[in-house]
Amino acid sequence: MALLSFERKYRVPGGTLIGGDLFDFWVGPFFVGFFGITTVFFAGLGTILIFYTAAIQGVWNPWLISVNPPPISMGLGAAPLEMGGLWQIITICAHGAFISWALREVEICRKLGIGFHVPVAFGAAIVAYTTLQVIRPVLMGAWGHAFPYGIWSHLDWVSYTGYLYGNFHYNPAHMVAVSLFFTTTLALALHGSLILSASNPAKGKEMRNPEHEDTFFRDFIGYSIGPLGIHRLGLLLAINAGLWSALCIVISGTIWFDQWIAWWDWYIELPWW
Ligand code: BCL
Ligand code: BCL
Ligand code: BPH
Repeated sequence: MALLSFERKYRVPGGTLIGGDLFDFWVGPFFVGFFGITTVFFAGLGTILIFYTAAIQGVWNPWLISVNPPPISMGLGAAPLEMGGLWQIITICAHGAFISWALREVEICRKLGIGFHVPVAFGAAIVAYTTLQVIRPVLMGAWGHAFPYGIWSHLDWVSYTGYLYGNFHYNPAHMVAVSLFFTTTLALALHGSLILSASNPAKGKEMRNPEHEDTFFRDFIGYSIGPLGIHRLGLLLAINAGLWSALCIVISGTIWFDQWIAWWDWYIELPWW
């Protein structure tokens, strides 16, 4: 069922990547499709296995539930279920669910005839996750280097992994990633507030348009990036925040083993100080 009357004309058949018109239908407001089915399958199985782990461990406090990867001594092998095997299956399910979700986005884009910007952007988040859980552990030779699935335990992993390299703030790619996260929020704060300011004029006045928005920034700081530009900038910043994050962690323990502060020695050794 369409939410708005004009939506009905966009509810078109076709555009699926797989399965032809087999799952080409909607359930209420949701498009199903082959990848809708696989998302539900992987998400369901992964979630059940997390609760199964909780049951085995007898831990039902949501903050304390934790599915741990195999010990580092097991390397890259398949682990027994209770010693990391469940973590391995859940990691496969998570990849299945996230990638299915992205491909379902692709199918919806194809139906609507719009670009693939949203699934591409989501791809940056998936890349970050895969880097943490697959690429870096494989490069380092053990699944035990990945983070555990628990609300608190994954924070312990971040802290522990950070201090393994001394002060993680000195990781140059981490610096870039952190700055990109801050810049993304700055850009969204300016963009969101600017749009609302133009759409909420004084009582009785007409809604303002993009020319007012551009003029505000030209008068204010001498430059407006423009209505299309701000969305390109936002997307670029956000995608880079994800990708630089992936970079900062994948280099830790694979090509850099020391404290991160030691990386800056080249700077101190520059001849002109
Ligand atoms: Mg983490 C915090 C999930 C990877 C560092 N992290 C959080 C919490 C939430 C979470 C429990 C709020 C996140 C949020 O609002 O994001 N983290 C989470 C997930 C992954 C993940 C699902 C993942 O990769 C699959 N986190 C990582 C990696 C680190 C990391 C390892 C670098 C990114 N994370 C941190 C730090 C913190 C968190 C540091 C916090 O301080 C914060 C916290 O309070 O932890 C206790 C933005 C996204 C949204 C607002 C969209 C909604 C997302 C919801 C809230 C996610 C719920 C997850 C649910 C509890 C997991 C189970 C799923 C079910 C089984 C289906
Ligand atoms: Mg640090 C990483 C900021 C201090 C150690 N740190 C990061 C980066 C980010 C950051 C740049 C995490 C974002 C990310 O990867 O997203 N750190 C940051 C800041 C400070 C900081 C701002 C600060 O002090 C102000 N970090 C420190 C201190 C160290 C430290 C100094 C600890 C002592 N930091 C580390 C370590 C890591 C980071 C170690 C990392 O590993 C992490 C990083 O770069 O990871 C790549 C990427 C997003 C994801 C991974 C989420 C993926 C989501 C998936 C695809 C979808 C989930 C769906 C969900 C399950 C669905 C739920 C159900 C629905 C809600 C229904
Ligand atoms: O639909 C979406 O948004 C509404 C997509 C999404 C996105 C998108 C989407 O289109 C985009 C563009 C981004 N995220 C972008 C980004 C940022 C920039 C690259 C980056 C900072 C980021 N997303 C981060 C995060 C984080 C962080 C920082 O932690 C989280 C938690 C998310 N994004 C979450 C999400 C979801 C709300 C949504 C999305 N980002 C994807 C929904 C999805 O994939 O659904 C299918 C899967 C399920 C319903 C559940 C799967 C269950 C698993 C099988 C089991 C659980 C395993 C898990 C590993 C356990 C983790 C436990 C934690 C306590 C650690």
